[in-house]
Amino acid sequence: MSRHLTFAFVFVGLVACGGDEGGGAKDAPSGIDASASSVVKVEPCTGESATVTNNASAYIPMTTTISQGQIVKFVMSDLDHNVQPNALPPTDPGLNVGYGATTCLRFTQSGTFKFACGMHFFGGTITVN
Ligand SMILES: [Cu+2]
Repeated sequence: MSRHLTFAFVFVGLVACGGDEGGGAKDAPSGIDASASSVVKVEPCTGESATVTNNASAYIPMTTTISQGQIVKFVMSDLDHNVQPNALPPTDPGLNVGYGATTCLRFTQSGTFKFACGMHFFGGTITVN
């Protein structure tokens, strides 16, 4: 069942990319246009209300509370650590920071957004009021 759904997602993504000819946004990540996300990357990274970094075994801080519309700056210390959604049902797929990356994310919806390091599975939470 879940495998079937995964294939469906991949297929839709390929079709969407196939229609993207002649556009000027060749640097835009594919998939961002496909569906609305309540967690939106802010570039350049500025205007943050809070910062989340990490050590070898935890995010610092582990929990952060902000107001709706505010920006969190994620600063991953090195290539061993990232941020990805970690909850069932999954939190917003926009909640992603690459390994070793510094990324600003704006949280446009209230709620609890749980995430984890993809390599070590330690977790963190952004609460948006
Ligand atoms: Cu890690």
